Amino acid sequence: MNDKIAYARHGNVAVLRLENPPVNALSHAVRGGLMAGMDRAEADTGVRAVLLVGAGRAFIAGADIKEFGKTPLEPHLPDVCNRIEASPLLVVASMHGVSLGGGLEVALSAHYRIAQPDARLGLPEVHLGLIPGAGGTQRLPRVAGVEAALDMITTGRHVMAPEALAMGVIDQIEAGDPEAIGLAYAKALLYEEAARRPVSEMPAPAPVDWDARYAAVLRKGRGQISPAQAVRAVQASVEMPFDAGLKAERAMFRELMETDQRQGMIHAFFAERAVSNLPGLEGIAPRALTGVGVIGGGTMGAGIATAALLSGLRVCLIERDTAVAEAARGRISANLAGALKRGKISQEQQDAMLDHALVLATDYAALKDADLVIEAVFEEMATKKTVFKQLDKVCKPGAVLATNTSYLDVNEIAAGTSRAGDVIGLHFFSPAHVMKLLEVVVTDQTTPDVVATGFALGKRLGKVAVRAGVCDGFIGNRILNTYRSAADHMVLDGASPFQIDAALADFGFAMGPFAMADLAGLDIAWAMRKRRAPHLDSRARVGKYADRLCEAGHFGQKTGAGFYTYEQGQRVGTPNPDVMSLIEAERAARGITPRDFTDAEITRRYMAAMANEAARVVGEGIARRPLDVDMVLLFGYGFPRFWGGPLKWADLLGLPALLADVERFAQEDVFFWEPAPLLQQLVSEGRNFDDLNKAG
Ligand code: T1G
Repeated sequence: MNDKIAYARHGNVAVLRLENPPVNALSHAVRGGLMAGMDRAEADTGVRAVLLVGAGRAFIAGADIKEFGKTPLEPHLPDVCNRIEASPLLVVASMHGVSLGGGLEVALSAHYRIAQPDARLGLPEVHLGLIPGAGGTQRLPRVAGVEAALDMITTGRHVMAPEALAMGVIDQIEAGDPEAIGLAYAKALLYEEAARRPVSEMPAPAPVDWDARYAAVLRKGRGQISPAQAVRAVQASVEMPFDAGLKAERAMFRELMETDQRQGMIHAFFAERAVSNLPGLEGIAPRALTGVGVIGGGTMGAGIATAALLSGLRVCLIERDTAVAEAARGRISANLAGALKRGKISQEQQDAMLDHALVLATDYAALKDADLVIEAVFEEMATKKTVFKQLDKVCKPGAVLATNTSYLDVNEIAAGTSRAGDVIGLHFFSPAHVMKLLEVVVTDQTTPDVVATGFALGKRLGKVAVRAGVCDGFIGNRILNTYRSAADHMVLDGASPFQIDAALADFGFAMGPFAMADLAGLDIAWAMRKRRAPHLDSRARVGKYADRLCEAGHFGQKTGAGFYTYEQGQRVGTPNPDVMSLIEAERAARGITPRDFTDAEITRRYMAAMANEAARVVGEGIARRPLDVDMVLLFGYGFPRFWGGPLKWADLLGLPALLADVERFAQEDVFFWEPAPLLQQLVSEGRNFDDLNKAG
């Protein structure tokens, strides 16, 4: 035995309690302890049953992800599961908290399963680029049937105990101390002389149309391979004897373990947790957060207010007059109704938020007690400065004053107040109560405890908060502008917007840049181009065809036509036949002879531009670490999660190859393709972006 598994005996039941905080991950030591524990129980005279239970807040959260990529050490988890199942003793698992991945696989290797009412079960391996690798694809279909197993395994979704009971995955639900109710259940089974019930001996489940399922899951995965592989593993549970099915599952698991997608998704898993643990904030206490103020009740302001209400905060929303304030209440009410419909809140909670937690006002004096105020007024510097002057006057000392601007200079806004240290940017993404990304924009003056407060608010709102420095577009929009320009240049040189969108959909994006522009509204990018035009470097190449579309009133989905035309209420459009004539006219006016692009070249250029600009953003300190950029692109811009983010993608490609691409493209346009100094430095030092992440 070892210190990861505590052995105890209660009459004729031996208890193996997993003690591997924080979530009882199945590390090498835990696996060895379980094997030794089973040996000890079987050698312990008089013991007739074994109870498996987890200490702390979870049964078992799965295999130890920190061990992935290292040489797997025996005992391997499938062997531990088979050892448990083959025991001559009656094995019971008592589940609480989460039982995920290998955790559920261990429970399925027991003969009976009891769970707490709020226990959560799942096989989320596809979120790590894998499939269950310890019998989950073979045992789950036997207890729950193929349909339920395919749903759980290909989506990786968590299932609550009542649903798991209905599926046949667990046998009983009982509230109480997991060890106590597990013991009582084991003794009751012994009293009833219940037989051992190895899942592997249950009949193979009924087949389905495997090829159709495989094709459907592959399509839905948009380039991610493990969910479709899971279909083949479940197919093996039907078509092969159990042991052969296990071997087939293990072979597929090991194959996926070697893929870039597994590296990308594990990177995303740990980066999502690391990004809000900002180096330098250790020990810095955030300021109090009980009531927030929101200035402006338009789409963004109402979304921010909704997010705050949903997290239990009181909200005082300021609008210029009562009628506009009521319109804001209407938007918030509609947002909350959506949350109600999705089962996120109850009717009582919605009523309490609207009737008590939300206060509407037209006088800034109502903000005198607010701990933090976020302005979401018109994106115009003078307007913002006026708002901050009023906030400076009415807000209590120590209140945090935040702007939701998406590109204006937060240093300049802060300089207009008497308390620059209390000013911060909190850049939400629309819809603010749904999108998980929050850029916490830190000025030269923002004090560390105000930064900590920004992150505390992000955590409270369930956001992925990322620290950003001040520049035009901060992290996400600045990089977006660059890779959108790369797409623009390819259109001018011969590619069509539709080919570019299709190529990037194949790469894994939910939408290509032109379809995304139609969704966001072409007028937004148009306004940005007009704003930037006076400051634009004369060497910059900017297409005019999108301006022509806007001048004709085509703003994308909101007007029914943009790069694509949209039938009434349709969100997927068809290529707009007028677009190519606009592009061809512009190429002719510029004297460009269009050339062909392959999908591969389109993707390489698009990604090279993105990664090169991301390297600049990290090199300039606008992003603290490469993983910060990865999380911004994942949670704010639909970057494919299985690549881990643009800088993880760059590491997987290899930085020398990326730099070679950038240098080759620079021969055509040295202004746009100037290699980022950080990229050059890392290549010369033989390092990569992950080395910087590890350095913190
Ligand atoms: N391995 C190692 N560390 C883990 C872990 C795991 N499986 N799960 C969580 N942690 C760490 C996490 O990094 C963090 O560490 C701390 O625990 C708290 O996590 C063979 C191959 C369990 C729902 O995919 O979904 O089994 O930052 O901040 O929000 O078929 O963590 O404190 O140092 O997320 O309460 C399958 C992944 C693995 C579950 C808890 N299992 N984990 O969420 O806290 S593959 C999973 C989660 C597998 C087998 C296959 C969540 C959670 P630190 P947290 P949380």
